Amino acid sequence: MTNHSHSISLTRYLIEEQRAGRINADLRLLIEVVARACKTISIAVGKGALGGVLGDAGTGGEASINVQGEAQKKLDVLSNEILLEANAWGGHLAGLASEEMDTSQPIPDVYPRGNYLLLFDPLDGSSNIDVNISVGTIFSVLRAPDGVTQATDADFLQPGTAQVAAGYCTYGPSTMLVLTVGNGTHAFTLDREIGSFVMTTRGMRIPEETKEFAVNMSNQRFWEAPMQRYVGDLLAGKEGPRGKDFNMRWVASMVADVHRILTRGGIFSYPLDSKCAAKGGKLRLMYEANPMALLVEQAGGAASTGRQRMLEVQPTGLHQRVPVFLGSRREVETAVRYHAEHD
Ligand code: AHM
Ligand code: MG
Repeated sequence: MTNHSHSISLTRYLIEEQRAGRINADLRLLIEVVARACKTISIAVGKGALGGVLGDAGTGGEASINVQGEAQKKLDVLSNEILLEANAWGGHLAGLASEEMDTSQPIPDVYPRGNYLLLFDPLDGSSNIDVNISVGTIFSVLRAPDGVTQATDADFLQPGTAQVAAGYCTYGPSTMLVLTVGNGTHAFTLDREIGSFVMTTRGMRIPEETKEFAVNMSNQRFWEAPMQRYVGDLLAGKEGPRGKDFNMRWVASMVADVHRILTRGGIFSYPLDSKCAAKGGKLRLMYEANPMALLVEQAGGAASTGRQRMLEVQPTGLHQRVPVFLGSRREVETAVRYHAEHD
């Protein structure tokens, strides 16, 4: 049995943030509700094949396809439902949006409404579910524009700098919630025996320099010229212009890759390539890039599209995609420099 007599639970951390005037009661409730939904998702993910939840969603051999044109996994659908149901009745939201739904979701009329907008990717990296590799939930919280109590899609189109909270939960060997309310990035580990998240790292800091990069190398021939040159120089190692050897890691679950970078540094990139250029990139601004960018900046790192600070991108669509470079500050600046020199 672990001794938690001096530990700080997520609940206590949030109450202390509220006392310090950094969050209000509604935002505290919202984060608690998201965390509770993540615990439920964690249980479903942890059961694996025993829970009958692996594999594709859909019936009669027909795959279910989401708004992104991707086949949905049963756990994608289940996680989405868990988050929707948990957040509908609390009275803290003016609307919800999910990577798995075409349009934003109004709050049912029977429930009171609040001032916040919640966006989430219910189960990111879901291609990894069936092979028992870490997946995660990513979420972002915005304020509803003044006077809006029932939000429409346009109300969500705010730049990442407007986020009042962001976080992810990673379902790996342990379940961890990593959170920012704009006052540092903190990690909480789920204590499965008592069922609560306990702070295990206060104030995560990403080392400024790194010798590790994360990218799907199989896309190399589809990248733009500056990305080709940047990664070419990383691979050239000590003998190349960078003068040091780089290691590579790619889990293909953004949550797991970003969690590694928040823990020990590195650069994560999903650049523009000729396969995804028409869409603007692979990863979604509102559900993936912006919340991760806030967490990374709050831990002393940087996040960019390669040409612009991620958090300053003005969204034009709920499901907009962007190129992503994030992690160790100096390394992200270097990747940005390669783009600037080329343009
Ligand atoms: P998803 O939201 O459909 O799961 O897609 C996002 C995932 C990220 O978690 C990950 O970084 C990337 O897609 C992996 O892409 P690839 O399959 O090209 O390696
Ligand atoms: Mg996803």
